Amino acid sequence: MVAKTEEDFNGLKEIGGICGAIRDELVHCIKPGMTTKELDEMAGAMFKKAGAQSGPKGEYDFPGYTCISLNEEVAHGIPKERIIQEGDLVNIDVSGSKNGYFADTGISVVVGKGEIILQKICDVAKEAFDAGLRKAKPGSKKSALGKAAHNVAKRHGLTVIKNLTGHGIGRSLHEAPEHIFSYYSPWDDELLKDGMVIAFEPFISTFEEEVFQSEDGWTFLTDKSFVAQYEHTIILTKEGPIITTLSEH
Ligand code: M1C
Ligand code: CO
Ligand code: CO
Repeated sequence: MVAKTEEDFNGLKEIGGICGAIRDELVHCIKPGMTTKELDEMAGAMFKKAGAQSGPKGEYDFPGYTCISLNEEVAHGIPKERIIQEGDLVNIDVSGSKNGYFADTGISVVVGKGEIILQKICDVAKEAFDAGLRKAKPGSKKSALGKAAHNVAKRHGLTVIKNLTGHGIGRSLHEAPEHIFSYYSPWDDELLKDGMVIAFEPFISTFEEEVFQSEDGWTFLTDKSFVAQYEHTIILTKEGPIITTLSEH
């Protein structure tokens, strides 16, 4: 959507704050021995308390309030009785709606002490997001975000997942502009507009550049790589980007 009114900005910020708080609470509570379903149930309770709805459930009938992806699961992991262990790489992706406005945010974290490369890809995912964010201005090319993100990955000897992309958001979870790539796509000449609302979500990978779909019909997997994601919802304005899903503390 293109946010125009005070009501648009307030509505987007309200659901952004809710999704950001759920993401932070889940990250705070992750402990070895828990199941991904236990974490998801906490998210369900928080959505309810806030008078908000889960994006994956409401929009796609996804079997969970949030997407929780462990290790070889890169995205759209289904919360289940799988036990989280020390050293696991966990991605928490929280999206939701309230009063017709949507937000989407995600982060990958390492549980306790893990392999050094895992913390590195988490850090680089944030760095790649920040590099894209600096290009997120009305009048700039949409492709500038991916170009900046991929350059960060390459500088660290890493790459990006090319078949998972960011997206427009606001009045639904996924809307125009479609496909905000995490790499440079020269034929993408779309320009960003004042008030445009986007979710930018680079996936940083140690090796592979494509994920494949699991037999469960939801989860995206890798074979031999480690992958980390970092995502926020951003309102583009002439005065600078507004991240609706920032942490409140
Ligand atoms: C596949 C790109 C990755 N919040 C999720 C998303 C997409 N994630 O938009 O960040 C969508 C969740 C819907 C099941
Ligand atoms: Co997301
Ligand atoms: Co998204």
